[in-house]
Amino acid sequence: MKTLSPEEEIDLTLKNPELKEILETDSRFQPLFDYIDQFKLKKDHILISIILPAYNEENSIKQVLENLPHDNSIEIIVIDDKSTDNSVREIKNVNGKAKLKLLRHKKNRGYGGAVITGIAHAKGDVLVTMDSDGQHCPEDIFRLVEPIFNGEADFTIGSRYLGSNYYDLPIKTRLGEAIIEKVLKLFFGQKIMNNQNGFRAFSKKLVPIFKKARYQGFAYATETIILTLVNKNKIVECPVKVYDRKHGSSKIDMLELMLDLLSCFLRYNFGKIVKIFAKRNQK
Ligand SMILES: Nc1nc2c(ncn2[C@@H]2O[C@H](COP(=O)(O)OP(=O)(O)OP(=O)(O)O)[C@@H](O)[C@H]2O)c(=O)[nH]1
Ligand SMILES: [Mg+2]
Repeated sequence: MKTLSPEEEIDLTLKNPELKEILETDSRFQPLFDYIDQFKLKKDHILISIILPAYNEENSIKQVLENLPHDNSIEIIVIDDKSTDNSVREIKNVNGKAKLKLLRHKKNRGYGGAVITGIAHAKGDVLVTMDSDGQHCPEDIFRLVEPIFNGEADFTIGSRYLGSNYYDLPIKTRLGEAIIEKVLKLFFGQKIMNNQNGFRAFSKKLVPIFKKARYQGFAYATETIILTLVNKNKIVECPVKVYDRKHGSSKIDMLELMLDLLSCFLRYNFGKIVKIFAKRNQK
């Protein structure tokens, strides 16, 4: 898929003298910093890129960004997908810490489109995606990236079923998730329960594969699972916490998502479906 050049790329890394103090006092991420240090080959080596697609998250985005692990080996890329609220102002007001970049789309391209833009700009060995609405817990990043750094997985997906759930899940979302789970198991051989969770991590070797994704909306989350399995890479679900949204509302258009998913499953299963019909006709 073609990546449109973002309208604007703004480096929000502040040369703030207080920065060092903020970094040093944030002990929540010390286990993560200590762990990734062993993989650092040179001073400016980026080990992790955290990608956050954002659309109309003015009430949460600043806090979410300030709460992330800020370190010189970790870059944070937030993609504003042509928000119509004050998200961009809020992002620009973030207290400067380590590497933080804002990319702005010229027009709204959807969840997948924003992640693809983020991926195209990421320099890390391991890429993490998470939501901008505060539903994910930044301390869980360690759980997601560790299996990738140690070679146990190529792609990890956060699971509230293995971790903890404080999220009052709408029934239609649960239903959609259950249907996708069955279809993935049937056609691609792996059971992934929390398959729509946007809190994930993957090795940079998957970047060329994910860039080929065709669905720019929320179906991108399922398409990347399919692309990973079709290309014989390993997916592992990891326990994470998922919270309820405190502000704003869900951007998911269920009908649009279901139609996209149907077309996505047909696209990747076309060969198998044709074979099934061919066999039936032979009988
Ligand atoms: N770039 C981009 N991001 C989007 C778009 N719609 C939603 N997002 C972001 O994608 C993430 C997930 O979207 P949500 O609407 O929170 O989906 P959800 O978490 O399944 O639904 P809720 O539980 O109701 O919040 C959030 O960070 C949104 O800001 C969009 O059109 N473009
Ligand atoms: Mg959400």
